[in-house]
Amino acid sequence: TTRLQGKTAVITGASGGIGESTAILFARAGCNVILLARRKEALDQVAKKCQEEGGKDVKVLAKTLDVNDRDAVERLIPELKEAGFSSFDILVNNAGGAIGKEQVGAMSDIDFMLSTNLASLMQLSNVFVNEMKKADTGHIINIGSLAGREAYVGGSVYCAVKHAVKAFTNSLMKELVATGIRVSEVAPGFVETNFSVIRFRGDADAASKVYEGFTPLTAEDIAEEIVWVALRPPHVQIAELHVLPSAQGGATIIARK
Ligand code: 8X3
Repeated sequence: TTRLQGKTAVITGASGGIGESTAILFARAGCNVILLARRKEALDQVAKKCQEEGGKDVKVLAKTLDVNDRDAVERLIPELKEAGFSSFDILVNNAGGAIGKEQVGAMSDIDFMLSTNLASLMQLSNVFVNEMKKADTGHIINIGSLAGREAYVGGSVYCAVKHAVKAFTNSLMKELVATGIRVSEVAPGFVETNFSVIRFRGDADAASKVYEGFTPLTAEDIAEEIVWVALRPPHVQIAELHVLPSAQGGATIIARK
């Protein structure tokens, strides 16, 4: 048995990448999982894997949600209660991403990055904190980034957004210090997922160059860290955890062979 058995984790961006791996590892640890993402078919596939990993004692729900839909996020908890969930122990704000490597880029890309990575993370944090306060227990885990630790060429908007995620998460941690709610930021460096394909607008060759000549982190590496953060005893709060590939020392410091 683990401390996660019988608990419930809500994961955004659960249809792939870090979100998918995190959902699977939570289920394996005996934790009920609520998977949120836009793509229903991909989400259903992940839900199936979670059910296989978790077995019959683990409840798995795949629910379509665009984190940028403010009304849908407001309705989320009542709808999850209707679906049979009564408590929410962990929220993993994982949905997010970068679009474009050019300087700044189009306003639509700026808005998308601000909304997906930041405003929706704030709204989801707020909605779940209000619910967690009723039971005076819970854990918000926000996915930050190396891009929230340093600024780099081609990352102006994304780095700004991820710096804001770090500041928001740290403020929230301080605001909730007298409650039973823990707040953590997990901030990875290079993780090989669909992240760079989206960042390079579908250019798979450009994306794969990011991870060439060294061993990047995998989605499962970060999922292990997220589950580890959640597994700490209640009096231990991992405020922030910055995880890099061994061959990476910074955004532009990579030992490629
Ligand atoms: C993604 C990682 O280092 O490309 O958050 O900003 S990085």
